[in-house]
Amino acid sequence: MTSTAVESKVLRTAYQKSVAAYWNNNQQDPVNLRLGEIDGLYHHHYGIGEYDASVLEGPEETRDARIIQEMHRLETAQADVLLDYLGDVQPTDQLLDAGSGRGGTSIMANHRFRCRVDGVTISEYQVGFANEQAVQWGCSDDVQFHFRNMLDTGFDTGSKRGIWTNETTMYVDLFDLYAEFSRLLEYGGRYVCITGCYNDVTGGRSKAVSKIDEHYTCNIHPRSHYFKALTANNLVPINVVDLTAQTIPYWELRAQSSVATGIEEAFLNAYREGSFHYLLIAADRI
Ligand code: GPP
Ligand code: MG
Repeated sequence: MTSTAVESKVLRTAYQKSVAAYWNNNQQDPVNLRLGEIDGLYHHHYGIGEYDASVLEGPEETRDARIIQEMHRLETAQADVLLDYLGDVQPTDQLLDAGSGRGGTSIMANHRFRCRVDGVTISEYQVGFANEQAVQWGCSDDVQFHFRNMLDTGFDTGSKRGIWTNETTMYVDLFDLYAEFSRLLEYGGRYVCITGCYNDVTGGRSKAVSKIDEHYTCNIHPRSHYFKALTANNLVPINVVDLTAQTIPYWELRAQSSVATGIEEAFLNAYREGSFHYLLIAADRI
């Protein structure tokens, strides 16, 4: 197939093309690159846990570098918590990172479980970047990134012991997504999701949530949709953890950093007013 034919197979809609363009063109993002450069784990997700307030003290010249290092620590802590919920993964198992970004969580999963990890993303730039990282880390035999759509991955039915989405579900229809995950997971396989979702109880999409959608070209779902779509696809929740209180410190710290992007106030407002949650859901395939 020509590269244009491959592209139109992976990017099926105008919306998917615009999302791919966003991630392909957002290549010089210091909020992600400066953090990744610290230890070679490049993330595209947010952080959790209290920050060490001493980073704000000390010499002015090195203050920003201390903040950035601390933000990176909190983002890596987030990925560690996600991996905790995958449960007991063996080296012979296979995992899927759906919406794999620059590859940080996949590389951490391989370090922890010593198993095969495949990542899929609709950004060709991210595929190239993440595969280069796997080479740098010496794990490119086991960790591979593909230009594929997470709604139609092409992997074998029942081939995955675990799948995660680390802040990627706001780009897709959840019923379509979980139909594909249900196909891919073996019986008893585990799916872990960390996401931002809006609060059905406060009603509708708040202004702050709409600002986040606009900023990232995404479509944040209500909390209820996750459970409806999981249930409809034989995915049974075992853990639901509200991480909202744990992610607020990250946003407070990020707002004071040189790499702030202007979206910090929207996240802080949305979380504080209760219109938005940072949620972890783990579910088993039955
Ligand atoms: C990825 O993080 C962010 C998203 C996919 C946006 C939606 C997430 C929600 C929880 C609503 P990033 O690290 O690429 O973002 P940034 O560049 O702002 O750090
Ligand atoms: Mg980021």
